[in-house]
Amino acid sequence: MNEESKGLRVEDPTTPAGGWASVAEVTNILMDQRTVLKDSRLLLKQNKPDGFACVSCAWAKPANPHPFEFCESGAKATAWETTSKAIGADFFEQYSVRELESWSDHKLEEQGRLTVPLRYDAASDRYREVSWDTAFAEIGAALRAFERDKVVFYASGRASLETSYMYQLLARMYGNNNLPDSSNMCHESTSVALQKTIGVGVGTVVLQDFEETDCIFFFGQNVGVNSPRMLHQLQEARERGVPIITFNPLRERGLVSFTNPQSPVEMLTKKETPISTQYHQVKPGGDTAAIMGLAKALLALDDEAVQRGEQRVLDVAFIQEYTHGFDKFEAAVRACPWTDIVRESGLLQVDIESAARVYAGSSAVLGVYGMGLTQHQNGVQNVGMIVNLLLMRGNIGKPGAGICPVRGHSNVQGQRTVGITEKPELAPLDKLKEQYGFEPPREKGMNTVEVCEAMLARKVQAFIGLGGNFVRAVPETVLMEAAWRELPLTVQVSTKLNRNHVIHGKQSYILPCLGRIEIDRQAAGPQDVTIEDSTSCMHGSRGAADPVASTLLSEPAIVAGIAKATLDPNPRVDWDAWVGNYARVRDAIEETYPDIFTDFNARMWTPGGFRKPVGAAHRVFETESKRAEFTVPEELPGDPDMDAGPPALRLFTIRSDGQFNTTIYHEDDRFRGVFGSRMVLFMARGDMARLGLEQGDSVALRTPADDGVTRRVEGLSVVPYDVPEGCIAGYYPELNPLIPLWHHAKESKVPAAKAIDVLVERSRAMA
Ligand SMILES: Nc1nc2c(c(=O)[nH]1)N[C@H]1C(S)=C(S)[C@@H](COP(=O)(O)OP(=O)(O)OC[C@H]3O[C@@H](n4cnc5c(=O)[nH]c(N)nc54)[C@H](O)[C@@H]3O)O[C@H]1N2
Ligand SMILES: Nc1nc2c(c(=O)[nH]1)N[C@H]1C(S)=C(S)[C@@H](COP(=O)(O)OP(=O)(O)OC[C@H]3O[C@@H](n4cnc5c(=O)[nH]c(N)nc54)[C@H](O)[C@@H]3O)O[C@H]1N2
Ligand SMILES: [Mo]
Repeated sequence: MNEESKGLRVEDPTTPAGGWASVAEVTNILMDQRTVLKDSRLLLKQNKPDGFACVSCAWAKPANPHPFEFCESGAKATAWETTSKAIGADFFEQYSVRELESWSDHKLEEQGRLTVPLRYDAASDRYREVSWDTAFAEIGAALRAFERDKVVFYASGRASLETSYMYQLLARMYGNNNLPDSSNMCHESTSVALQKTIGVGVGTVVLQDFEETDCIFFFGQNVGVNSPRMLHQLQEARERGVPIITFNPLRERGLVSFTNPQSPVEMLTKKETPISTQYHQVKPGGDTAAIMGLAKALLALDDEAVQRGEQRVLDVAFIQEYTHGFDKFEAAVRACPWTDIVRESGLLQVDIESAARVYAGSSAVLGVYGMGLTQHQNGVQNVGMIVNLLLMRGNIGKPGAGICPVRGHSNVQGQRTVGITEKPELAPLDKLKEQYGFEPPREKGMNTVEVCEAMLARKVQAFIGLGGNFVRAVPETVLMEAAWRELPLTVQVSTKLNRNHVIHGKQSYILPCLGRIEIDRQAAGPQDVTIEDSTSCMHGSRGAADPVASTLLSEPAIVAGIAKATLDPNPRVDWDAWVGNYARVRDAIEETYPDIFTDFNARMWTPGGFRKPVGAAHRVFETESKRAEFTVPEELPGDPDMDAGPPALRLFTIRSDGQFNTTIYHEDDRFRGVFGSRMVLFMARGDMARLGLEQGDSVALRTPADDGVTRRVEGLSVVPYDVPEGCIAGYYPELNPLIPLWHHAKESKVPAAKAIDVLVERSRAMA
């Protein structure tokens, strides 16, 4: 039996999201990270106009925050970053890297904060302390010797706008646009689809819209775990009688009901708010089909209204004035038979029709969604389908209505805004040229999947990681880890030890940085930074905790250190002045993006944030046709490149409430009633019976692709769960070895982590 599955305990997942269990969780993690005293004060500063922006999710931060404007997930993230557990040079003397390789993700990060810069020493197979100056000098010398297009500058989505701006400048002055980021694995499908359909790559919704909406459609996002502060908006909406219609293959606790841990009355009365009024357990990848069904039902209702001479169901005036391509879309919907819709969505026609009736009866509808839509081969099309649905009744660009992608990392949207992108057309290259007097590279850079492909082809010489855990987050784990070890140079700017450090390049450095919650003292005094939330609002963030070690550098200082050691001096870029005073970086950002960051330093503390211009929110559509575009789906199945068919089951990978991406806080998933192991498979009882499996049986999964690569994960325990037959769920990142690199969204190249055909086999460990 796999070591990780030994302690598995399964309970009936009946607790509502939030509630007393949530309070207990927060207390436990604070105690465990030995941060209890420091944190009870710290949490009060979380997401406050003069405090720090939470390092967990990107959900919007209100202008009038609750005294406790944080959630269970945010409190965990704070505790995890401000822990007093720390590791220095002595830790790395104690363990060889080979030993560390056998540690779990949890155990690696659990050691605490990294405190000193480290360089890998092959002779002793250990990381050894190195001075900052030496590290920068050696990295700079190596980078100067490499081919400019073979170096990758990856960013996870947490670094501030200031750091991100400096980082993209470093890459471009170095000579490439190889700026892949975590959104390449996440909401890139959104960025591509929304740019194409509504002329801007971000959502149109602000918090106020939740107060004015009269219906919410919720697709493939697990709010109770991944953006719990949004539960407050959903709960308030429910109290006003607003229907919430959910499409999700798995019945998620946080989408079923919620007890507000910050409401004493609710806590004492144990009152629960039911969240979803309809819950449609769509097949993974079945959302395009489901929305085709909604559109078909709407057209039928509209036909009836026309016949009876009643008010139209379609917003004909809006469609005429503001949109393009409706006729083609309508024809495609009419031609699409219900039998196909039902087969591909896994939903009944009557159920889709009942959702459509609620939609037709509402005057301001929000379309909210997450990874359940974007991480499919047809992820871009899925997002386009939500746009179609909203456009049919003019639900974009009016109060209470709009499209709301729920972003992941706390500044992932902001990184894009200040130039972290591999697509040269999305960066203001001419402006950078004028501002800094260099010739920015014009060739397209590599996104995440392309970086992986290039690594497998041994065409990458160096990988610089600004945060994140790339090798663990990407698909095709086995091949990628092998390729990673061949890289001439890897540099990781990190807060905690992770798999990306123990799987390393030939020459390798770990550069430990301050976290955003820590006080960042520079020449001009303590520094503030800024981030952008999921609703395009910019916020200031001020560190409040003493740094865990005096040896840490800030992220801007590390980026500047690498830049100075690597680039020829440029009189127009004074890296030291920027590091001394981040207000100067904000001035530079304002100069590059005058329309977005007008009066940046003055406005950064605006309560609720200041918003960047989002034309579509005012029905200004910056598409080629200057109208919002209806798009015709190319095909109904979500993942046609996965067509193994029975007996294969379709696996989708999910997050537990005990993790933030590859950071595993603990092995429990309270919401789903699973404790002590993440090596589990959630399976429908019907499939278990068919396969002759009992709860707790140990199985292996294998991906049946005939491309010569063996993809197999052993030692998974079966847990019966409310998922549709034919599909199973399991945890990311443990199941990433099963995802072929070629299985990604067509236009956005987001790895299709929500639909992987797999065969269930007997576990070798058990045989
Ligand atoms: N606590 C915590 N917060 C986080 C994170 C974390 O790991 N932990 N990660 C952050 C990041 S980077 C991101 S991107 C977000 C991720 O937040 P989410 O977007 O919620 O991502 P997931 O948890 O991967 O899965 C989303 C949901 O999609 C459902 N789903 C799976 N396949 C389908 C499908 O085909 N159709 C539909 N309709 N639903 C489907 C799953 O059952 C699950 O409920 O959260 C961010 N916030
Ligand atoms: N199968 C499957 N794969 C997926 C997904 C999925 O749903 N299923 N989701 C995808 C998604 S949405 C995403 S966003 C990616 C996530 O991919 P990444 O963003 O690359 O990974 P994280 O796990 O968020 O990175 C965690 C590490 O970041 C470092 N870190 C934390 N805070 C800071 C900081 O303030 N500064 C710096 N410099 N470093 C810091 C720590 O060292 C920590 O170990 O994974 C993707 N992979
Ligand atoms: Mo993400």
